[in-house]
Amino acid sequence: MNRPVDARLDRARYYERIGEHKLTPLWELMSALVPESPRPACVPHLWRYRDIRSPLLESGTLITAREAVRRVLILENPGLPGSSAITQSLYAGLQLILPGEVAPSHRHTQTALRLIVEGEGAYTAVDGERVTMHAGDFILTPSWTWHDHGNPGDEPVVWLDGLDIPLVRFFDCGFAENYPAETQPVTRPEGDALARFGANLLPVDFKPTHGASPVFAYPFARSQEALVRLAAGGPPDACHGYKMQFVNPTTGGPAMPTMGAWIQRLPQGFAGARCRNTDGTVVHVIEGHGSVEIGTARFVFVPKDTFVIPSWQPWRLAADEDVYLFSYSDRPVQEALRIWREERLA
Ligand code: 1HN
Repeated sequence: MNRPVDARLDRARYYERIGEHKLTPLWELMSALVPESPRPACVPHLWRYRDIRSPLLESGTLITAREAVRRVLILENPGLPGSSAITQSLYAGLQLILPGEVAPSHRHTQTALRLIVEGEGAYTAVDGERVTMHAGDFILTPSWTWHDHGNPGDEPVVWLDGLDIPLVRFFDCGFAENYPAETQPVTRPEGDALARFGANLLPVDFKPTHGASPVFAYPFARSQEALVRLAAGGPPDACHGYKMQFVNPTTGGPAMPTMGAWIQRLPQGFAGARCRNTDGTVVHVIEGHGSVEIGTARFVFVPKDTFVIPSWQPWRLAADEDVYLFSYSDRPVQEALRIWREERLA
């Protein structure tokens, strides 16, 4: 039998030789490839809107929405430098549109969602219908739908964009094209989708055509009313408070096939239990002051802040006053693949 040093040298030379044939030994990589539990490169982080707002508005002096196509500052996870990703599978950015601007129409296979952060008077158009944006509204742009934004109002409008860009890149199935005109024609009156699909009713001969919800805008006022009413029906969940998922009313499933989205209310004084789940999650604070512990990190949050919880890191939420949180993750994908896990901790 060789001495251990010789064995190490023999192996190193062997690895070099097989490397020339594009071969690598599994036995050196086994635990990294198949860890006992998730080891995300993604780290917990909180972006303070107080720090972002002024550079974001400054971007409006440097480039127009037309030239930028989308004038966005990407929220890049410090653990994933150069990736333009906030988690391994998801993208997040803050988009600015100034009064009088148009962000030209295009479509792509990546699904997008928006959570309106500040400002009134801008619209987004999806497949021929425009919707006016209000702070806290949740809006989605299903895969391969034409979409453009405009701001005929008189104040800057900012929203959080969430896209499944890293996921689509992982599958190498990204396609995109520009609409032949700057804005797509308006073919349906504002409110049409909500009237057809958002009143616990469906058109008489409705047959689903694509996976995403035909209700492409979920007003905050409606969600908030539901969350407030829920308090009369029982106590909040120990981890989540009062938490609801945005659904596709034609299927009862998630509003988008690749991204789940939620809105939750933590009543004033809420001190949540610890929990962990395998879907790395982006959380945006719509209203209220509170705090979150993520692994060994602790962040105090205020309205318009955004934070990220990596896969399988224990988290715990607390609310100093009534808090409303919006969140999104790749949970629908993990659930479809039967690999999603959640654990409630002591
Ligand atoms: C996009 O189309 C939007 O439509 C926002 O507002 C962000 C990031 C990458 C690629 C396309 C939008 C985007 C994007």
